Amino acid sequence: MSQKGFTLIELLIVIGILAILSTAMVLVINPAELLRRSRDTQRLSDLSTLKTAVGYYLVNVSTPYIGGSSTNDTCVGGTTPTLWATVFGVSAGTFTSSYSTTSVSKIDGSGWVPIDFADLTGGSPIGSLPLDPSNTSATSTPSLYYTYVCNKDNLTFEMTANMESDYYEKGGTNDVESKDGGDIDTLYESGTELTIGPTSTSTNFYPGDD
Ligand SMILES: [Ca+2]
Ligand SMILES: [Ca+2]
Repeated sequence: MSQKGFTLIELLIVIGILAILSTAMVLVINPAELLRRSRDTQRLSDLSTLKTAVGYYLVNVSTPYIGGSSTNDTCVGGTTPTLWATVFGVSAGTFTSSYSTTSVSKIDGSGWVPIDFADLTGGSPIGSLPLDPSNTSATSTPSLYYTYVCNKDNLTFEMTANMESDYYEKGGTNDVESKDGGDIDTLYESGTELTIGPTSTSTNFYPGDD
C-alpha cells in the first residue's frame, strides 16, 4: 500500500526537530544581546572619540577651560565640583549635578562635556557631543547615560558609560567595566584620571547597577 504525505508521527517528529532548532538558533544568536552589544560598542566608540577631542583641545589651547566656557572652578579642586550628565536628575554625593535640555550636545562649553571646542584655532574636531544610544532616565534600570567630571589642579577629566551587554559587562567575555583602571568596577570609565568622580554607584549615581 502506498502512502501519500506524512503520517502523524512523522509530522510530530518534524515539528519537534524544528522547535529544537529554532530554540538553539535563538540561544546562539540572541538578538537582544546583540543589540545591547552593538549599543555598548557605540558607547566605547563615543567615549574614545571624546577623549581624543579633549586631549586635542588641551594641547592646542593656551589657557584651557575644562569645566565650562571660562572656568575650571566647577572641577574637583574648585569651588563647585560638578558632575555633568546626558540625562536629568543624576545626583552623585558631593558633586553638583548639571544637565541642560537645550544645550546637552553643544560643543561651545554649555554641553555635557563643558569645553568650548570652538575655541580651537583649526575649529572643533567634533560637530556635536554624542549622547548615550539609549540615554535612559537616571533612576531607570538599567540607567544608561554618560557623565563627565574634571580635576582643576591636574587639568584631567573622567567620563563614564554603563555597559548593558553580557559581553562587555563586569565578568563578561570582554569585560571593560572592571578592567579599565578606574575605581568603579560596574561602570566603564575613560579619561586621563579615572578616580575623580564618585567612588560608588550609590546615592542615585547609577543606582543598583551591575
Ligand atoms: Ca553595567
Ligand atoms: Ca570601571
